[in-house]
Amino acid sequence: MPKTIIVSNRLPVSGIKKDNQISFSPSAGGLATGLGSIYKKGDNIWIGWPGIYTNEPSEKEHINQELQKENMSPVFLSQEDIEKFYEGFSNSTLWPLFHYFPKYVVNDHEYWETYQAVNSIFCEQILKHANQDDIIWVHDYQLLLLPTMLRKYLPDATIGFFQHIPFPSYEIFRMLPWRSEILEGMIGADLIGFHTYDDVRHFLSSVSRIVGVDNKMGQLRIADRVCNVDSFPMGIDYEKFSQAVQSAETKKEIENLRNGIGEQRLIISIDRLDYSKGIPERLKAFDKFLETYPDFRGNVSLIFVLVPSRDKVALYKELKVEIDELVGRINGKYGSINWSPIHYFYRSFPFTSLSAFYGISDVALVTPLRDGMNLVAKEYIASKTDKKGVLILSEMAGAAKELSDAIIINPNDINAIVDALHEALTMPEQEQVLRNTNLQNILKRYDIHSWVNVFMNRLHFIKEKENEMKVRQLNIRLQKKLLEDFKKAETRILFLDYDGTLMPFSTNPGKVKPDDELLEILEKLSSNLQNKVVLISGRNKDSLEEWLGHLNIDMIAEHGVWLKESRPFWSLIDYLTDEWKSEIYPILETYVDRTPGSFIETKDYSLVWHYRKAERDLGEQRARELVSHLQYLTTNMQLQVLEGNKVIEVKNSGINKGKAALRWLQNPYDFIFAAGDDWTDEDMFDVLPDFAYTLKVGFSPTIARYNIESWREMRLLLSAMASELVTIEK
Ligand code: GDG
Repeated sequence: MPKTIIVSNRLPVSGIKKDNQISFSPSAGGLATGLGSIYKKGDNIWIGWPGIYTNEPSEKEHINQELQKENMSPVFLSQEDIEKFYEGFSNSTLWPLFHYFPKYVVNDHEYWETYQAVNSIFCEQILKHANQDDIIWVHDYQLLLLPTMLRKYLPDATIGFFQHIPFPSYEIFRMLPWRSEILEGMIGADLIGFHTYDDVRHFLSSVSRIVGVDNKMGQLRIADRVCNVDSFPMGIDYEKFSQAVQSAETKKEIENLRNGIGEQRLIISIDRLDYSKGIPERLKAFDKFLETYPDFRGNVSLIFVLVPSRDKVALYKELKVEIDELVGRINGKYGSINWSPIHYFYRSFPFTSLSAFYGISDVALVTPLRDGMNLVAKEYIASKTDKKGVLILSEMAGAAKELSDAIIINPNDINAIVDALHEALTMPEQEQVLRNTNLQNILKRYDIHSWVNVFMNRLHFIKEKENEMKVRQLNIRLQKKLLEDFKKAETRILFLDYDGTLMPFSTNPGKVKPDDELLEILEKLSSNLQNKVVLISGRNKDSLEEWLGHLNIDMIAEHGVWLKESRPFWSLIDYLTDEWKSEIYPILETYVDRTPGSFIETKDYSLVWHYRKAERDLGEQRARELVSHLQYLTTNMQLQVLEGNKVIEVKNSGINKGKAALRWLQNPYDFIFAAGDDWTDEDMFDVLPDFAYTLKVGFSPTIARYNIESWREMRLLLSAMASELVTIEK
């Protein structure tokens, strides 16, 4: 029975050493709760740093034993490791870069070396526990190299990776000296998750430009495996927050707060001390709000909680000084004996106090300059059980994508925050209830538990699919069986791709006219009334008609745009437009100009850029550029960009070989055969019933049942079928 291993930099506990005694207190974060449903079961385990240093073998043993009881296993790191790997590469290189603060990035080779070394230490610790068929879910930016490290030793393991912070755009990411190593490290996973689709896009674009691997609908095909990339916006433990605020303890705390603060309206702001959180901007906006709307002076206060973090680092120290000064200035400028504009706390609070802060506040002001998700925004909404309260949320937080009923602001625009504060503090209750009802419905549904389930289910599904995408050679025994089934069947249909399947691949597509041998095979096959032969190709209908029109065969041209169902007429599969061609053609022309040897083919409903004659590396590089260029351009144009063998094809979306093939399957057939050699043929294999003989030409992974070496072997097989020769030698 495979087990599941969760891996993160920190274990969901904090180790403390007091009077030579080591004890652990659990961390109550949402992630720990959500993943609790996994790691606490059976042999499953969570591997990570326990937050404590020791070199003592007896202490290590003690920690091991204590954690084992909780289904955890420690990774021991030295103080130097933590300084260079965690505070160094993770928090001084990756964190600022991924949050769009390149000016704060420290590129230090020693940090990088330690980062690699610590990722290897994690890998070793995991290998002590993991088997080949286990499921491993790695978390966050401290462990970006781990998926590929693990893959090396556990080629068949199911590996998931989730990044909790943003993935920056290529223009930012490319600045990193170790950019390819980082991406190579990540793509060892079967599934990579981010909070938002923007992160996914940025990551895929970096992989395309830096590693040279393009994606098809979020799938990266790397040698013999596939890495899937998708967005999984993380939820919170909704029940916990909505129940806590109604508990007797929280109510008592709210009462105490009320008695202390007085009757004025309250705005809550809670963050860890970090430059990504937009704290000075928020304070300046509050200052300007009080200046612009003097009526609110004395009537509204900001509860400003700043959780200490990384405060030994100079950058954070400076930020703290700036914040202290701003708070002092605002309180000095507007405050009175009876009223303090800002109640400032530089510490963290127990959960009940947090719940009380959320419960008592009329407005939550969440204005990060950049944030992967931001859970505070979600926790505030979940705590508003009476549905009264307004969330002001930065559009730069991942949460803004889901919480569109909040007041969404640009955190760099101080005037917009001022306006939002005014709007929030004057918003009619009815509107607050309406907005919060919508927001709560979303958060209830996609809570932390469903997030964990959705990610895990997707990971399992992908692995199952990947197992289906294997190379299985059609050996002599299987060929024999195929021919027997062929012979037995009363009605048969054969879908045959042309280039690469029936004909060798040529650098000049105009030169692959069918030769006599092929014509003879097709003629023989199609003259048997029990057989229906359908030629299914990406070529235009005119070439197919010219070469094969005289035969008694049906045809599908342009990957399913044109159908020849009732000879001799061709028909369009659907109503299609080709007006888009005038926009796309000039773009392809610029690629022809820049890529000697490449050329454009115009089909009725598609345009194809061929680069098989271009210099190899240049062609591949331009193809990558063109795909990202086109994908960006064609977003709202009902077009799809297909990558074939040395071709990039743009065509109307919703058209593929699978959809076209289904038109022929309205009649039942006892024997179904389909053969193809590239990715466009996978759509055809996908729609055919399980009993169909689907054959991929070439030994690359496929969903087809079998692989066959080349067009030569395919012709031999078809000739055998044509002559119904079943005398295959053993
Ligand atoms: C990463 C990403 C992403 C805060 N103050 C107190 C306290 N908190 C809790 C909040 C909340 C959490 O800390 C902070 O939430 P973030 O969303 O900022 O999460 P991080 O873990 O810092 O960061 C972030 C997240 O991962 C999840 O993927 O959203 O974008 O940077 O849960 O409640 N809790 C208590 N006392 C406090 O004073 N008890």
